[in-house]
Amino acid sequence: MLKRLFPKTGHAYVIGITGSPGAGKSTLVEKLAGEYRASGIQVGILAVDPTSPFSGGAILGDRIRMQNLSMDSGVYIRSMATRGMLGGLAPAAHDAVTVLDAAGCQVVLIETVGVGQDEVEIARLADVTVLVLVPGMGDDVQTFKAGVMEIADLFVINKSDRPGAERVEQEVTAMLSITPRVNDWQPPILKTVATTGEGVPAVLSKLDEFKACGERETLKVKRARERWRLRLMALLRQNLFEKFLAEQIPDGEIEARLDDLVNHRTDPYTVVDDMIEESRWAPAKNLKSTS
Ligand SMILES: Nc1nc2c(ncn2[C@@H]2O[C@H](COP(=O)(O)OP(=O)(O)OP(=O)(O)O)[C@@H](O)[C@H]2O)c(=O)[nH]1
Ligand SMILES: [Mg+2]
Repeated sequence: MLKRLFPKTGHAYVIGITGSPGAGKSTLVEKLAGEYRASGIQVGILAVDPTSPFSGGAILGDRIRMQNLSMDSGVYIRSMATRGMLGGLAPAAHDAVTVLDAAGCQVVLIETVGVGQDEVEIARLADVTVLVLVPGMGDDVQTFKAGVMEIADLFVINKSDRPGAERVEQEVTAMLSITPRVNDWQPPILKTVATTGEGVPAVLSKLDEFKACGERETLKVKRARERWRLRLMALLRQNLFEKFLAEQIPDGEIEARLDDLVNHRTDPYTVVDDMIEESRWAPAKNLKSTS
């Protein structure tokens, strides 16, 4: 199905929203989606491995509006909360974006908690990445995972109704001044109160600006190449592994090796070497048979 959908993709503007748990990502996503809907744009929303379900805090705080959004046929909302799925969360999110893109979503918002490697990879899926920070984490800006900090194209200080927003802004400004940028885009720092929608239109206009920015075209190509490189490697790894298991490892072979490992008669590295050596995939054997 993905093969057939693929030719219909490449049109969506994929926006990654990342940040610490409870930073207000869902609330912001919901407000951004509302703004896009107001201009008639079809929106897809992916909440990837949320610490609280998408329908948690945000919907309690703003039940009516969220219901409006979820009853709107121009919005598709999907939570992906299962870690440890074969191939990983990032590839699954990648495929989900393909489906939403093919379905005609002009904007796809991906919400992730910006803490792990998976999130950095998911953020790489996006055409633009918004990092949501909150007051009270001034010094913590330093400790925020460097990878996440570097991929941010837009910084949003949400919960600006609380004291300490200026402090975070200063920290981010200071951090940005020493972070080498790979492009001309100067990441803006915006303040929002997602619960009331204050500052959200400014986020939207920066997102549009980023999209329109001439620099973005080269940036887009560069990111797309990187994204497809990762995706190809992941698919190769997965397919080769499955093919190897199915074609080269006889039933019971893995089980038969376990006793030696349990009793420490051999090590797993040697076992793997042996299994590859004994399979038809062994490079040495192939060489012999052709010489
Ligand atoms: N005071 C204030 N509260 C906010 C603001 N934005 C969100 N909140 C509240 O913060 C809580 C968390 O908001 P969410 O949108 O669920 O945060 P999240 O980042 O999606 O959380 P996780 O998905 O659990 O990581 C909710 O109770 C919101 O109502 C804001 O700008 N100001
Ligand atoms: Mg959330």
